[in-house]
Amino acid sequence: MISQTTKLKVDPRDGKLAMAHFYVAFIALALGGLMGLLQTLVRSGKFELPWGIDYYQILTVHGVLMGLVLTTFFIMGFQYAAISRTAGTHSPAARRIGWIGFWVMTVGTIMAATMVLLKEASVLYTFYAPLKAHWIFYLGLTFVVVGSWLDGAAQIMTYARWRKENPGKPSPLLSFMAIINTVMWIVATLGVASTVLFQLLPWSLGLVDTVDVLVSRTLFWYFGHPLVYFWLLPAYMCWYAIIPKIIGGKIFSDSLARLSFILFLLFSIPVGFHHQLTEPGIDPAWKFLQVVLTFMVIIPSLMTAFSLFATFERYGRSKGATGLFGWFKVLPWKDARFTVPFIGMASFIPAGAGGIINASNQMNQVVHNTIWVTGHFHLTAATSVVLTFFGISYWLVPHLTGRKLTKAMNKLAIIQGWVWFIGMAFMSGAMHFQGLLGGPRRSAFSTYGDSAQALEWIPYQIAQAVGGSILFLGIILILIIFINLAFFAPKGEEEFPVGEAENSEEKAPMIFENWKLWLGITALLIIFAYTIPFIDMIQNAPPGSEGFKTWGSW
Ligand code: HAS
Repeated sequence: MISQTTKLKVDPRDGKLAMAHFYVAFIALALGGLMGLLQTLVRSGKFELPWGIDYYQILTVHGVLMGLVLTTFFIMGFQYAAISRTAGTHSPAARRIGWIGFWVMTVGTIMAATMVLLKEASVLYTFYAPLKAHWIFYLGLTFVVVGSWLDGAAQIMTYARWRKENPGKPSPLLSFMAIINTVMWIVATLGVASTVLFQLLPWSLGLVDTVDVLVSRTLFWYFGHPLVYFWLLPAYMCWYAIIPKIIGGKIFSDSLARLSFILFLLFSIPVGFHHQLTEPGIDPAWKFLQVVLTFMVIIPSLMTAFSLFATFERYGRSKGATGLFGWFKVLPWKDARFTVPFIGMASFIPAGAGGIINASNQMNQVVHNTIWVTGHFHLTAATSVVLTFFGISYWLVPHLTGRKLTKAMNKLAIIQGWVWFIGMAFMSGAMHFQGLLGGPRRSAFSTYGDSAQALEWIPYQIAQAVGGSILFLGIILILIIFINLAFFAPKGEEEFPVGEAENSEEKAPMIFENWKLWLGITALLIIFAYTIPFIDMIQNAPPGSEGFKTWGSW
């Protein structure tokens, strides 16, 4: 039976749905990138927005399109294709559900985007109270979440079929990883769905007068931190399971990769308070507990770094490399499928160090609400993750469209990766420095531009505009490559690379697929980390948005 075997090629019917996701993702990248350029120009103080366009409006368009639309659509498309490749062609029922999910997400995106463009929803990508948007914006976001659940359900159906057809066998690594990410996403989005459905929608419809801001922020961050791992894990799927094949090496350990993904499922949710360390209304003891759990979720990233170094080193030795870093020279630097994600990996070392600083309670007091945090997530999400997504597109898009990545496009892709890196080094680097000097995030230049302290920030803001302009060039390059690979590249076969474990005799322990166990521990950790603080908030927190405004911090 076709579905039982691992197919070398994604079925064209599944490919079509994956590509539909990518079209939306890359349109979001084009529009969101333009908004990003405008933002850095405005922040330099040398440029004013025309036609009454408001800074917070473009900031919202940028954040929603890049942080929520590009990522969710790309990830769902990639995972859908990866499961089809490794667990077998999706059934017609799964494919139908996938298409429904795609359209529900797309309609939701259009609803939310329209409201932002009409200036009815300048609430930034975190959209938490007391900022209030038009109800159509919240309904649109609900559609995006529900659509993603349907997309996820399609993936789970194919995984479940594989398990049924292959009793007692560990599932294919890429499928297993995709399912962990989907399950994490479903558990996490319950938080954001609750605040939108039970708090923000009734409030914006005028059905209730006030909203409990602390509860809404807490529900958002219950979702917001796993959200960033939802972005990261597809990049890790590529680093663990695809890059080894591209370089001609082996996956260091299949079991280690699975264990690190399970640790992400367990520890990425009960840590939302590390975004709320400066907020009143949460007992410091609970903040401390969640900081400890945050340090637990760093462990799977350290395991990943270890595993990647081991893969590179062993491959290097097999090619005769010697010394501590001899392997570095023998890696396939002329192959964009490797080099572009590798730039992302290397950037993740300082990016992760920044995250550890953020999570360290006292240091968080220095950087919180400064533009340092914006610098942090432009290194993590907008460099490590996004460059890996670009690297994936360079083989996946032609694989799905039946075309070839030509030598010329490969070269342009490598240039694109370096352009992005240079632009981001300027922009994110300057953001980190300006943050340490107290430069605020999410603040229009007009609100602080002529203050004495702001003079100190101006060189960093100009550096950000330079970086932003270089990055915009990077966006134009990736769009040229994407359009070429989707529509114009010569017809041919492009491989969907899937790595093999070094020790193919080693069978991954079946306990990794014991969902009752992992979901049970996940639920216990969430209940432990959140129940008492929630009771506290509901009993003692100021009741409505008016109360919150006096806190003065958002
Ligand atoms: Fe973060 C804020 C803590 C990772 C994204 N983060 C944010 C926000 C975003 C974000 C979007 O504790 C802002 C939200 C907002 O709008 O307010 N973050 C962490 C920690 C980690 C971390 C501890 N963040 C990420 C990732 C993101 C992301 C990943 C997106 C994808 N973050 C925080 C905290 C805040 C925060 C606080 C709140 C700040 C505040 O006050 O508001 C960790 O997961 C990082 C662990 C990573 C490592 C690195 C491992 C390295 C690897 C690469 C190996 C490389 C190789 C190549 C092999 C330990 C795996 C070799 C190359 C050579 C050249 C040698």
